[in-house]
Amino acid sequence: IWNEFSKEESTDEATIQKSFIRHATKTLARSSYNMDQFAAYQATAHSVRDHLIDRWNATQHCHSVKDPKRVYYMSLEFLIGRTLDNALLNLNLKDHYKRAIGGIGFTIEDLVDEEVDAALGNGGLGRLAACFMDSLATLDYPAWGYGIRYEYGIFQQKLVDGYQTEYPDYWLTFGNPWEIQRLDVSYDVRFRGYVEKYVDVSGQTRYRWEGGEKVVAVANDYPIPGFQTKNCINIRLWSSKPKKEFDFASFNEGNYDKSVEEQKAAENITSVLYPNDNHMVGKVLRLKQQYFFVSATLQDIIRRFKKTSRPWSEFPQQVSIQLNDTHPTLSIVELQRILIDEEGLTWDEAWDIVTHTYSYTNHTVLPEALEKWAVPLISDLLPRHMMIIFELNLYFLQRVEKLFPGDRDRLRRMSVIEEGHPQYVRMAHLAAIGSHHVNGVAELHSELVKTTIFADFVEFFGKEKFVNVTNGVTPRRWLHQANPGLSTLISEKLGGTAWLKDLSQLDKIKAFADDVGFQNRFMDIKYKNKIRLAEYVKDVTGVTLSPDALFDVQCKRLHEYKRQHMNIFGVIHRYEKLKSMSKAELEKVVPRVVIFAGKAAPGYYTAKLIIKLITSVANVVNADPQTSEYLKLIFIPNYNVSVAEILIPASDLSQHISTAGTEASGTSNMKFVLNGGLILGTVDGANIEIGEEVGKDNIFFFGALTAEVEDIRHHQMYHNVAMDAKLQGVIKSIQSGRYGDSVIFEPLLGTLRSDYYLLSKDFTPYLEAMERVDAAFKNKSAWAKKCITAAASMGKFSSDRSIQDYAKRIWKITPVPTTEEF
Ligand code: 26W
Repeated sequence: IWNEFSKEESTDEATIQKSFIRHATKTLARSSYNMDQFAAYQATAHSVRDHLIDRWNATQHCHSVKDPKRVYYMSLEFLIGRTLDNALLNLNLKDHYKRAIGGIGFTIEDLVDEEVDAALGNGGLGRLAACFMDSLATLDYPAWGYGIRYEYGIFQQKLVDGYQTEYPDYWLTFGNPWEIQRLDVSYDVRFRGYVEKYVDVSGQTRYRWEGGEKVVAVANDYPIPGFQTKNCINIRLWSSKPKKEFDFASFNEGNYDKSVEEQKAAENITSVLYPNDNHMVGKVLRLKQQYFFVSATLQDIIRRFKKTSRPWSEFPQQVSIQLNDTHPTLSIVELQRILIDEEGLTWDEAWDIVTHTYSYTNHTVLPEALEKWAVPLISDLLPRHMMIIFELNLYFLQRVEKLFPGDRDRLRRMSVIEEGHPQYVRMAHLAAIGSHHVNGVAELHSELVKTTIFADFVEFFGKEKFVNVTNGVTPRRWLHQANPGLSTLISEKLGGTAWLKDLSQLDKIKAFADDVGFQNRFMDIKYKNKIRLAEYVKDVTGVTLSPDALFDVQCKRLHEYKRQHMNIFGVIHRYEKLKSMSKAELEKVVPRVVIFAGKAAPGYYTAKLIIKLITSVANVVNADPQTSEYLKLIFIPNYNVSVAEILIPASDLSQHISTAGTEASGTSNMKFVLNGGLILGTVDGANIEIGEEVGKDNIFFFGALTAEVEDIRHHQMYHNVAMDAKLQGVIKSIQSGRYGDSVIFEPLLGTLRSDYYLLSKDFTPYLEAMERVDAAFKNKSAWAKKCITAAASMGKFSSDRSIQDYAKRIWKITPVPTTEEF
């Protein structure tokens, strides 16, 4: 009976409609006269979810029978976005559902738009984790993602008087059809308490962590279907619950507040995602989140490992754990603790297992982003872990001392503990010491990792431990789903959709770069995508855009190192130049639409001022009839994955203009080029490798090189260097009050005095690069050729390639396709 009825449902129109109506009436308790568009979305989602669950179960069954080595991707962030459209496409059910839903009187595109984003991440790191899950599923790897089920995702951004204001993102208001709560999968997590020393039966001195308070971690599973495979993997997100629901003693004493206090405190742990990107803030609750996540995940991994009763020594052959930045680094300490305190292994046996299990990805070398936690804070929250950290640091420094006798400064530099009042734990050092591989996310970044933050560690461990895995993006979401027009054109030319699982095949599209017919179709798709974006912009800002203009986009988290202020200064320069032009001169100008989008961390004052400057300039520029044909300026509020899906396919040019050496990789740069746009960028991060692939004629590079940056900074600091004349002009114009009360912008303009991010040095080269862009855009056919060639050169930047790199070189895992019998 089980086999008979658990088979995956068929996908003919009538069955889909039946399933839709069954969910509408039975799951949602709706009726035909009470079905709005949102309910229709929910019913559709539940119906699609049934397919996911079937495949998920089959995959799990297959993996437990075959028991292969698995990889566990631990990440505090997963920036998934919407699921419905992506699931339909990956399951190859889009057309079936389109017809079936159409038959019931709804349009699938409308329903897709009803879904709220799962925005459990800040930016690049979180979205990378989501792309990686798509690739792991698509390539049939036995993998799990582990994370936190925040009740509030990244805040919603609204503009009030041109300023960013933040609103809570309570994304679960109407339930979430894509998650399956597993009340049967839960673990206790301890905080605080004390450490007891005792002698065990064999006379060994041992420690145990006792007392304190416990909270419960409950699993919530998010199925991730692969593209054109039966495999469906899982992201397990933990939510916190109180251990005891209610303190009856306090309640009976009439102390109502206290009776719910603990409950509230427990639930708080997974309540909100910290909104900082590339900036460390040492909040206790954040450390609690990290340990809560680490403890629950390890208990789950160990339970799975123990099912097959292998000896502990085989753990690293069965389990590979990837740390997505240092945020889950306590996992290293926690595994060591479990092995020595609970499983009775010796220190050395345990450490050998730990260091053959973990690997760590570094995503930034910016000093302010490197995590360090105050020793007193860790001691209070996790007393046993603090002991273990000191102990492993001691053993580590003894090894360093042996290799470099008497080198006190080296010991100080390499120590896990930063000396001071208070002392701090350097999480990156802990991660590097406890891992068998450390990787950066693009060639340049991986070099910087080796020569800056981990230079001493390379000398100590050898360079083989430090590797590069260049980031990638999933072509399923970022081309097939976001740009169906272009995906269809490519499939037509390549004779099928196989390229979506092997992006290197895109190369064959280069053959059409000179074909005028192909160029026209390619650019017509771009044009339609620009119309789609213009409609969206009209909707959210009221501003009308002409799709004939050059669409120039910079969308990413607001940060001084990303230099959105250089972009807006450039816009001011352009605007004022337009104002000085004669009619005849104006007629030769390439019309431009400059679009910004992105969130600033709520406490990042300068970043928020940059937003205010952009919106202030936009108010003036967009209201000026003299220039309105030639320049429009837009700030799209609340940038998220769904907005990116509209924005990226519609850009002609995108800007990735970080000061050289600061952007580890960037991943939207890859998405833009894949969608037939060109990059204006600095010689930084993955821009460099994109340049190598597309060729120097198909990317606009400018600016100081990484190797020059330090000298330029030094020079600026000690030799009264005058600010770039054009930049001075822009500053003067802002100070004239032309864009509103200039007093509010003074703190932003003040940053240009020390100019750490080299805006002045790069400003003229930036404007010159812009002129090259304008000139190139005038030749429609040549521009189309550039875009086609560039897009067709992007094979390397599929996250499938990144994942295969990790799997072969670091994780040592192989694909396990779920076969028919499961
Ligand atoms: C502790 C505060 C904090 C929070 C988040 C520090 C650092 C982060 C992330 C590592 C920031 C981040 O998302 N970094 C980005 O990672 C992307 C994926 O590798 C890269 O493409 C970006 O260049 C990098 O900025």
